[in-house]
Order: sequence, then structure tokens, then C-alpha cells
Amino acid sequence: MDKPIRSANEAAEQIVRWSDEQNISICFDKAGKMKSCPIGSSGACCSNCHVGPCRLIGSNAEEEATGVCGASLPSIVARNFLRKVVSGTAAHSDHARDMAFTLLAVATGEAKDFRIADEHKLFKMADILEINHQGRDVMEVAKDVATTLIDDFGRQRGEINYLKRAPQKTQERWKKWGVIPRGVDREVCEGMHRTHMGVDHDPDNLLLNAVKVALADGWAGSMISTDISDVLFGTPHPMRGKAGFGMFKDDEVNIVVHGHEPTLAEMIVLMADDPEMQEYARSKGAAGINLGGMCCTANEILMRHGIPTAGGFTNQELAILTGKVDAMTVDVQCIMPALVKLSERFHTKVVTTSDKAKFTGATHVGYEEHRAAEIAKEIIKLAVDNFPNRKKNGYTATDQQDLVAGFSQEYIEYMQGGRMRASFRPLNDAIQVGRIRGVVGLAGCDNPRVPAQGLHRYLAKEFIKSDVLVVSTGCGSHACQAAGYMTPEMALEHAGPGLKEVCEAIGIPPILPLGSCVDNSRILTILTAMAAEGGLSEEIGGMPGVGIAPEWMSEKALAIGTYFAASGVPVIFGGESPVGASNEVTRIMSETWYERFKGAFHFEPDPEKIFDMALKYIDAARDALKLKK
Ligand code: NFS
Repeated sequence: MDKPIRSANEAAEQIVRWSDEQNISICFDKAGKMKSCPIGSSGACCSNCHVGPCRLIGSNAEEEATGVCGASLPSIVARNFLRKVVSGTAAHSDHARDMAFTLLAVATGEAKDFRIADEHKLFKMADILEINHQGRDVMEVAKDVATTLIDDFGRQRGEINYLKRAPQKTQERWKKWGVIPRGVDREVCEGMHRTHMGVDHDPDNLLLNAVKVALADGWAGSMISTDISDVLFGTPHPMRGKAGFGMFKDDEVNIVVHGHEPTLAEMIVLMADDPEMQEYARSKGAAGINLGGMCCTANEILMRHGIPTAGGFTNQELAILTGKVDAMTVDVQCIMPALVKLSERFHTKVVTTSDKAKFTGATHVGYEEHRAAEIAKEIIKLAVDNFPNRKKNGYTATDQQDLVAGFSQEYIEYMQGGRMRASFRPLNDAIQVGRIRGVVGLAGCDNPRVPAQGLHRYLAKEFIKSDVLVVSTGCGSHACQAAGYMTPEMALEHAGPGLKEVCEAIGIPPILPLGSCVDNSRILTILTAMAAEGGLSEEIGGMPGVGIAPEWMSEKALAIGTYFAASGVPVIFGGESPVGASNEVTRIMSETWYERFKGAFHFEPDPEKIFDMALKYIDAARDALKLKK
């Protein structure tokens, strides 16, 4: 029997089919063989104490079923959800903490290989944090900024600094509902405590805590990561790039940098051009060193250096199957443990670089920021040394798509008015008069349980056809890039007449990649700037915008969805609902949150329904704002 399509990315699908022929089991094949557990996936399994796991099933489970301790289905479902949001927040925020410490190490001269690439952005941060920078040494300012932001992690009382960046009305909603986060670590800790056996059992109270924890992600962890990455490596501006497995070269050393933290990846990018490294590559018979990115690291180095991307989450094993990757460096998050075993069939060296994330059987080169260049060179050398071991036993893929990446808030403002009059006026005007119907954030992972990347492709195309501007992040961007959607030509061919006109006038593609998943925080600050510009909603809530993660799979995605909902953006996630077992929890997240925050969190597996629901939200917001149709 013919197997179904497993990746909507044609090149990826060919590699998947080749892996079948070779009897190599990868995530697509495993997902087909192992169905997800219907009890756990809907949130109805409690494994928080060892009396259980308790599975709350049955026709009247919502009202009647309890765990051995008496925990009801709604409280178990809410508790499971909160715990996932805590984990997602911890992931983004631990990444952010490392960025803040790197900034501090740069400021104090301990991380000598890095520099301040964007002083202007540093000063903007200093202004927000009320740190004087006039006439001061840049490194002194950087030190104060880093120290102030580091306080956001460990603060026990008070408020996270960046919350004050949100529109006043949005902040008032948070105050009213008691969800202002104090410090990231305190919220993460309290969330874990509340979900321990026998603590918080009120679903609404648990979910309000999920909101509080997630706000610490969006307005601290993620936003701090984005800002510091811009300061250290440069605020992105559009540049051309390429996506696809065709980036791997036969005659060069191919290195894939996979994961999330941009620091070491940046240094590898810089060191790959070092004459000593180039010479070393030639000494081993290679014509040069060829870098590619994977997952969010790919977004980081694509938008700042134009380094080609080999794709997102479901592409990672496929890259190894090409047999052309001499080394794949991995740091933290979204890295399949399967990579190590798979790499043994080929010659690829999987190099772990974070002491937080070791994989049995991988080569570990622990990253330290004060020896960044040296470590980057060590890794490059390791890849070069492995080049002669290439076996030519992989699948040769040739796909490559052109793309434009690197849209930051700063650049979007600049392109709408130049250096002197940078603003969101033209975009707000276009929305007001209906040339642009609304904005959709297409974010989140790709997933082997659906034709991977296919839901992103479908939705991106349908939205732009309907004059909805799409901004994308994370693996949502990878899906659109591999499809060839990230070019200005895409607007000419597929955008509706209003959006097309705007894209032509400003010279942008109809789908704007904003970066990695922590860069979803750029959407928060863009929406805030649009609110401040006037003519639309004066808070984030009520804007004709929706967030969508049609193929999400990670806990980070749930934290992101929750902070968007809490900030006022209706959010629709694909796949089966992780809170689907409880009507009450589903109602609180979709209806109560909408009343309180003007954002909502829905789960809807059907992409056509996702599309319709998003347009309904957009049109309802337009009606409420009395905008032209
Ligand atoms: Ni986001 Fe980056 Fe991709 Fe999903 Fe993973 S790479 S942080 S979690 S899989 S979008």
C-alpha cells in the first residue's frame, strides 16, 4: 500500500521515501507506528504523584471522575496545562538568562570575542529601563542594562521590567486579574509548587497562574533574548538567503548549527571565514567551509548573516540522511535524541555544546562564552577532520528556494517612513481603509503527525489571498521559506489586491519572517507600537490580529500561545487539544480569557476551520473598531 504524504515539503518527502527504502526509521515512520495516547494528549492523565498515574475517562468524567486523591478532571487538565507552560517559560527564560550573562561578560571584558553590534538598540533598552546613557561609556551602559535584566529572573517582589512596555490598558487588565509576574524564576517555581500533588485545585486559579507565568516568558524571557541578541549581533534588516537541502556541497565541509542560543552559532559563522580555518579545510581536501542553520538557530543566523537554512524541526533527521553533513552542532531545545543513532549510519558527528544538554554517544564540546572563538574553531576543525570520512551513502537533494528574511520592528518602522519619520502610520492606515484586512502571526513548530509544513503552507497562502498580512517566526518561517513563499514575487502572484498594493508600494513580501521563536516578542512590541500610533485599538486586545500555530508540538509553543492570549491576541493552535478532556478548562481559555484579556486560546485540528475562525476574529475586531470593509 502506498504510504501517505508525510512532509508537504516535496524535497523532504523524497528523503522520507528514500529512508523507507533503506529501512531507516525516522520520526515520520515512528509517528505512524506509535499513535499518541488519547488520554494523556487531552490532558486527562495525572502523573504528579505515585498513587497514580490516574486516568480520568468515561462519559461523565467532567462531573464525576476523580483521581484517587479526589482531584477532578478540570483541575487535573488545568494543572497539566500550567505545568507545560511553566516548562516552556523555563526554556525561553533560561536561554534569556544566558544571553543576559553574555552581555554582562562582554561589558566587563570577560567575553572578548564579542562586541556591541547595535549601540542604538542598547540605548533604547537603557531608556526603557530608565538607565542614563548620555555621555557614558557604552560598556558601562551595557553592564547596567545586563544587571538590571538579570534582576528580572531572580526578583522576589515587584514587577518584571519590560511589562511597562505594553499599552497602559493592557497593563491595567493584568493588574485587575492579579497576573503581573514578579520575577521569572519565582513564577516558574510557584507554578511547579502549585501543580505538586495536593496544592492548587481550582481550574480558573491554575489557569490564571499559567497566564502569569507565560507573561514572564513573553515580556521577559523571550523579549530579553531578542533585545540582547540584537545588541550583540545586530538588529536584523532584510537580506536575501536560500532554503533547502540543496545547500549542502559535495566539495566543502558542511556544518549545520542546530538549536536555539545564537551565541556560539554567531561565533562559528565568524570563524568559518577565518583564513586559518579555510586553510585547514583545504589541507583536508575541501574547497571551503559551508554553514547551514536548523530550527531557531537557523533563523538567527539567516536574518543576520544570510546563512542558508536547512529547515525546521522535522528536517533535522533528513539533513543527516543526505550523508553530506560533516558535523551538526546542537545546543538546547527541539533537538531529537534520535540524531545520534542516526548519525552512526552516516559519518556525521553530532556535537553537543551545552553542558545542560548532553546526548549519550555524541561528541561534547562545552561552550564557554569567554573562550567563544577558540571553541568555535575547535568545532570547525572537528568537522573538517571528519570531511574525508564522507561515505557518499546518503540521499542527494538539490532543492533550494530564494527568500528574503530579517524583518525586525525597527526595520518595519524604517521602511514605512525612512530614518526621520519611522512609524507605523502607513500600516495602520492600510488596515483602517481595508487594504490590509488584518495581521496573522504564523508561528510554531512543524509536526510529523500531519503532512509536515503543509498546514503552514495552506494557511499562509489562504491568508495572503484574503488580504491578511502574515508575519512568521520559528518553524513557521521555515515552512514558508521551503515553499518559496518568502519573496516579493509571492505578493504579485498570490496576494489579494489590497495586500498586493501595499507590498508593492513598500517593497515587502506578503509574509514577513520576524526571526526565531523568542522573536515572537517582536510581535508584542509591534502590536504595542501599532496601538500607540492610533487609529486602531489603543491596547493590544481588539486589534484585527490572530496568532496561529497549526503544527505546534513543544511546551514552549503553549507558553507563547498563553502570553499572546493574555496580552490580547486570540490564538488558534492546530492538532488535538491538550485541554480537550475538560469542557470547563476549554471554556475558561476560550471565553473567560477573552472577556478578561481580549485574547483567547483555541485548539482546532482542521486547517479550514482555523482559517475561518481567524477571519471571524479579524472581522469582528474590524467591526468593533468601525473600520471600512
Ligand atoms: Ni519554536 Fe525553535 Fe521549531 Fe517549534 Fe522548536 S525550533 S523555539 S519550538 S520546533 S517552532
